[in-house]
Amino acid sequence: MKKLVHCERTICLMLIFLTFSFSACLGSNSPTEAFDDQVQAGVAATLTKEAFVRSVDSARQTEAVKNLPTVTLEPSPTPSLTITPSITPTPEPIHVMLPGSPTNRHSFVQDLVTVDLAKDKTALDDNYAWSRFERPYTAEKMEYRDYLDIYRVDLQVTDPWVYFTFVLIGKLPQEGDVRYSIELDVDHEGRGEFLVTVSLPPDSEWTTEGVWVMADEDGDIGGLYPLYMENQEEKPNGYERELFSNGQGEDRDLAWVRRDPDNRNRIQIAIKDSLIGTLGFLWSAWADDGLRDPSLFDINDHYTFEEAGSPNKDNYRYPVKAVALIDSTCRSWFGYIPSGSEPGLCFAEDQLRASPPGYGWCKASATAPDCDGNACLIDCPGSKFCVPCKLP
Ligand SMILES: [Ca+2]
Ligand SMILES: [Ca+2]
Ligand SMILES: [Ca+2]
Ligand SMILES: [Ca+2]
Repeated sequence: MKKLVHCERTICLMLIFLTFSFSACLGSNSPTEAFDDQVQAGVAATLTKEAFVRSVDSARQTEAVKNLPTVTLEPSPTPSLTITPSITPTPEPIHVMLPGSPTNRHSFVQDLVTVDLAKDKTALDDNYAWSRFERPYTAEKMEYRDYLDIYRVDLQVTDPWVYFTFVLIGKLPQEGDVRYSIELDVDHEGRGEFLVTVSLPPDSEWTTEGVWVMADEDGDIGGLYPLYMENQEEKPNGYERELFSNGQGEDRDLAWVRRDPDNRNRIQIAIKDSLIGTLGFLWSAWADDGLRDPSLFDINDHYTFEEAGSPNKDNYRYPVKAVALIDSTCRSWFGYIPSGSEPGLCFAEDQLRASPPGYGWCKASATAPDCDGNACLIDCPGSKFCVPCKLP
């Protein structure tokens, strides 16, 4: 009996010890709670960013109204200038939001294609002086690369995702370090503020791997004449600030890429509309298997025409040299009516074709991008942010 009591006491002590150890474990280091904390931190970070963007948007709208009707938009500070990205490496990005699928297109930019001239190893309409590249060719040998030849890029603006779909002449390669980019000029003065760059995604699942959002924080893109070539002694540092990289950044859901599930010659990029602001924006597209370096923008301020070479057999600088394997589009616009003096602007007839017949514009904002009772008009009213709508 005494032995039994002793036994019971031993078991009790062991149980108490085990209970303490277990609750100590749960108290501080439960993987479940750590994960919950991370999720909460992710949500909090997103909410903070949204609040910040809203305040920036509101400030910019106020500024825009103050400036009316002169419509001289100073190269004002953009969100990127005051964002301090906390790019702290963590093993797995925690995503709060995932893009859906673009359902139609609100606009598009059509590009020149070179496929028909490939057998002659030449290209027409490459305009190096104005940053309009049509050179999907290797350096010196002039071998044509159809996966770099942009045919069209479609745009759809939704809340909160802005979708860009690249339609290329050739199929996307299975692998390689090809870069596709969207350049955004959110204050319409010709200098890009952001470059969204993606590498080839593995499949048709949205991913933030191989996605970067770069900013020109010090505003030196373009030198004195945005998009126009200059030979400066001090070279600009281009897009030098990394706002987002592989799912890391203040907003971990800022930008995504995937292969179009329905087309092997299409790649899709999704960005949050917080990046584009509320004043409407200019955008152009890039396909690049050559330099692939955001710090070299504007590329024609870094390489002289002689160094870059030309893809046009009639040009004495033929063939392409330092600036090879690259294609770019003109600057299209969305959400505002351009003055026409914006550098690199697509010709109006290109843009007119971009609006399907029967569609017009209504007043909206980036945080509420729908008509919300506003009239659908043929033109976007004033310099407000507009979205397409079906005309009555
Ligand atoms: Ca092209
Ligand atoms: Ca700009
Ligand atoms: Ca320049
Ligand atoms: Ca810069």
